[in-house]
Order: sequence, then C-alpha cells, then structure tokens
Amino acid sequence: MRRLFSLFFLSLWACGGSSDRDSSGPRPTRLDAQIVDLGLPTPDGGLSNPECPGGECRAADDSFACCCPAATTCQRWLNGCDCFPDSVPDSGVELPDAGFDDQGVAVDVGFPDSGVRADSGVRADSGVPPSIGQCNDGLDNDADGLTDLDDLGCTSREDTSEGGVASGTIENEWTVFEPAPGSRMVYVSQSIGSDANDGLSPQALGGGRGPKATLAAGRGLLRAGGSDWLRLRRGDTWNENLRPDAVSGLSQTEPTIYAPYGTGPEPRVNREATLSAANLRNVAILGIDFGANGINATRGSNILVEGCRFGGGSGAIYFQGPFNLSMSNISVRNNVINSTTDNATYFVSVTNALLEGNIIYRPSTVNANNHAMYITRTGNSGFVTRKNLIFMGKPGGMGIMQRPGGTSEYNVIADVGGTGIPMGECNDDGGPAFGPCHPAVSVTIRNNLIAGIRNNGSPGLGIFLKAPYVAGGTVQDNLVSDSSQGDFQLTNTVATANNRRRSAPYTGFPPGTPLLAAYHLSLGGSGNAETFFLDAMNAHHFHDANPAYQATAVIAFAEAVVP
Ligand SMILES: [Ca+2]
Ligand SMILES: [Ca+2]
Ligand SMILES: [Ca+2]
Repeated sequence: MRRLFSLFFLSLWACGGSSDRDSSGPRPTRLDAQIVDLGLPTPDGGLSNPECPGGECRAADDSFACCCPAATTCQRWLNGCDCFPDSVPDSGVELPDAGFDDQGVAVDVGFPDSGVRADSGVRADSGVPPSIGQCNDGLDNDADGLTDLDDLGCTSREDTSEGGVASGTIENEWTVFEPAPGSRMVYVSQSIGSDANDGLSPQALGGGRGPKATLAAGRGLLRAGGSDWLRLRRGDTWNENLRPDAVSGLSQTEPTIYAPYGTGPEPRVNREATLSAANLRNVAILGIDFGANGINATRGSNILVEGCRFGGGSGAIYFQGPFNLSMSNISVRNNVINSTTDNATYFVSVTNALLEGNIIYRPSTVNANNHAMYITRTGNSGFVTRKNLIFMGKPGGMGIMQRPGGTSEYNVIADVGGTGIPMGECNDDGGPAFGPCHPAVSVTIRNNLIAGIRNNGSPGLGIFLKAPYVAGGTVQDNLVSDSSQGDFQLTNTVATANNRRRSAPYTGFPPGTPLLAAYHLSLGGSGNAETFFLDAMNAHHFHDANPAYQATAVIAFAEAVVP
C-alpha cells in the first residue's frame, strides 16, 4: 500500500501536469487523467471498466491506473500514465520561417513537442507521445540513490542521461551535479516534515524517519567542508533565511548544494539568502523561488546561483563586497527576475563572474535610470555576460551596465530607453583603495541584439563605450533593431565590424512588425514583444526550460530574417 501511495503523488504530476505552476500563459495540450483505485493488482482488462468511460490507463508495471478522457490515447509508464489526445493535428497553418536555415520559404519549424513536460503551449504540438528515457523512467539508472529529476544529473525530463556527466560541468545549459562519495542528502519539508525527524529521507516514513521541517534544522546536518546537499521539497514555503553561507563546501565541483526535490513548483523561501560569512566558498543555490526577496552576498568564492526565481522586491541578486575584500568566481545562471523596484542585479568587488542565461523583465520600475545588470567599476574585474534575455520597458536605465569591461555576447535586450550595453564609465568610484578612476578597460562585445530603442527626444543607444576609458578590444556582429536613431557610440580604440541597425520589414513578416514581435509570431504567439518575455518566464523553470526562449534562438532568428 505504501508503494501505491507514493506512486499516487508521482502520477498526480504525470497525469495532472498543469496545476503545479503559477502561470498565466497558455498551457500544454496533455489532457488530465482521473486517478482511480481499481483494486489493483488484480488485472481487470481495463477498457470496459465503467469507471473509465474513455479508457483505463495503466502503469507499465500494473501498479497503478488512471482514467483517460474520451478521445485520448494512454501512454504507459513504469510508474504512471499519461493521456494524450488521439491526434493533435498540426494547425494546418504553416508557421513563418523561424529562420534557422532560412531559404526565404515559410516552413513549419516543428519544434517537436515532447508531450511530457509543460510546454509553452504556443508551439505546434506534434501530438507524438514522449519517449521514455533515463530521466523519466522511474529508475535510478546510475545507482547514486537519486531518481529522475531528483538526480541533478537530469537537466530535463527528456534528458537521456542520469549520470555520466562530470559534476560541475554544463549539460543542456544547466550545471550537472553528482554526489561525491559520502555526500549526505538532507531533506526538508515545511508541509510533511518535522524537526524531530532524522532529515535523511524525502518522505515521512514514521518512527522518526523523514524530512526535517525547518531550513535551520536541515542545515544543521550539513558538514563544513563536505559536499552535502539540502533538498527542499517542491511546493513548500519557508519564512526563514536560507543562510547558505553557514556551510562551505568541498570544492567548486562538489559544493554544498541547496536544491529542490519532488514534484510541483519550485520551493519558496520568503526571506533573503544572506552570504556574509568569512571565508565562505563552494556553494550552489539551485531552483529556489525567492519571491520578493533576494541573494544578498558580501562574501564568497565559487558561488553558483542557478535556476532560481525572484520578483516583486527591491532587488534580486546583489554581490556587494567591501572595497578591500574581493569575492571571486561568482556564477549567476538561468535565473528569472520578474520586476524589481531597484537594480535587478548589482555587483561590487567581484573578481571573475559569469552572468549567463538569465531572464530579466522590467528591472528597477521605481527608478527609471537604474539597470537590469549593474556592474560597477569598483573592485570588479573578469566579467562575462552572455545569453541573457532582458526586457527594460521604461524610458531610461541600462540593460547590461558593464563598467569594468570584459565580454558581453549573445544577449537580447529589448525596449531600451537608456543604453543596451554601456562599458567603460568610471563615475561610480567610491572605494578609497581605487583612486579617482581606474585604468582603461578592454572590451569584447559581439553578437548581441538590442531590440527596440526608445526615442525620448534624445534617442537611447544600443552599445556605448566611454572615452577615454576603453583601451581596446572588439565590437562586432551586433544588431540594433527597430530604432529610429540610436545605435552605436564607440571609441576609435576598438576594432569594429558588422555592427548594424535595421528596422522592419523583416523577411517573411508584414511591414511594421518589430523583430521580437515577429519572433513571437514565429512561435505561434500573438506577435507582441512584451508578451514574448512573459511567455519566456513561464517557459523557464529549473530543469524544465524551452530552448525556443533562449537568447541564442532569438538571435539566430534575427540573423535569418534581417535583410
Ligand atoms: Ca531514471
Ligand atoms: Ca540516479
Ligand atoms: Ca543528464
């Protein structure tokens, strides 16, 4: 009976699907199944069962069954079942060419839908049931004690490898982690846990076995210098500080990890995550929804913040060290930041940082002149900003304010009132150790798309370099679209090539259709740039992301349709 019970929850997700998200966007086409107890394990043949007028759907091991609605087909799993419409015909309307191999011919790009995870709902659904792979088969394929998406070697439900990828390396845009020998898995659940439990199992098993309830109690089981993981139950909410600086990990590739387990929406932590402990190092914060709160770091090296969600507060991710104490090796990847009243992200005194794949929508709504990414001159060096999707939506402010220079590539920054990517300014010096200004910086700015620049009397800019503080580098292959005047204001100290300003019409789209609106149309959307970003946030969750909403997909489209 216990097995059936636990499978029940697994299959609720498998069959219910769309109820686990706070989402205003379109939902997937998989149809809900009704869970029924058919008195298993006695086989009853199924289809004639009066409880299931549309057809009974059984798990592949007969341990579980559910009812499928009429006109659906059962997809059997080892531990559950899904119902899919008998056929989801292609809409019949050929989508505009998405441009990945543009021949000027409108083609349906297909985006073959896995049918498994919640997709954005705006693409054509192929109606093809999903294939069973290592990350959705209910098995612990690599024998590390973690199954399917609870195994951080699974970077999506369609991922075909639970293991085999080195811990700390990138797979499918996500950082894979594997437990080290002796890693301790600690589980916390605000809903089903108790601090009297041992914290060592994900489900409440009785007899003191089960998750802890509070973050503090779970954290208390993590060992300094180890590679222990604190797993937060999906769907649960805590009103306490995560304090991820309490326990430094073993190494950058075997860090102390904070990550979700189970099914449902990302676990919610309604307090900031403070990182202020001296000598803090080797920490990964993954897949946590911080709501209106944020990361507030003043210390740390080898810190990763990946796949987290933020929004509604003053700021989201702040690494703001003392002038004389640099933080180092900070990675901020694949996070979603939905509306902040101040700078969405802010960096002071950081050596070597990677800000990659983040979606930032409407940063600094109160101060029109603040930014999505504010990287000051003060104590910062070695910054790479890459593949971020940013919607500014206001008359001022900067997309990626990268004052210390470095590399900025493959970013999409939309509806810009100030400047998309400025580099080289040094008017935020405040650290006495750094003097009135710093040496001139080197820049590499390439393959960025600045989509839509406002003209508020004096037009905004796509890319701006501040003379005389840029010593050299390259600015090439950048595109400014849908701007009446503003584009590039560069210095003669850098090499430039193929920086362009273009406006509609774009190949295959009606005159007057802005570039991001065209891309939204190509995905089957309504043709609205801002709605594209709302869809993108809905389509991007921890280990459940739609590649059509990545910056590189947008840029590939732009390169194909821009004449
Ligand atoms: Ca598996
Ligand atoms: Ca495993
Ligand atoms: Ca994998």
